[in-house]
Amino acid sequence: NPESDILDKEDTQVKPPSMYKVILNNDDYTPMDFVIEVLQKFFSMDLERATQLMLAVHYEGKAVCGIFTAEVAETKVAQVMMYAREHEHPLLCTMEKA
Ligand code: TYC
Repeated sequence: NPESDILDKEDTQVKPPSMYKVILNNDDYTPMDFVIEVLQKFFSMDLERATQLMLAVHYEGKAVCGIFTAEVAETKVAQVMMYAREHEHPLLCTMEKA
């Protein structure tokens, strides 16, 4: 019945999307300034926040850059990995279920 297709919620339970943490990983070679630039460019951070997060990665090994839906998280990871590769830095960006 087309009316119930539109109006009934009985068979249309709407669930929130799974969320994913986008994680930046430390390495010994990527310049600090490049990591700060990445965080400003792809995660819309200001200089102070980007610097703090870069240092958290540097001293703690990794840090969460943000939490996004799967599609957005995949795009962020791909953008960061492509940008790092273009600049020949070994920077590693990963994602995991939040
Ligand atoms: N450890 C790097 C250095 O000393 C800096 C760095 C920070 C690299 C964060 C990667 O995700 C990273 N130049």
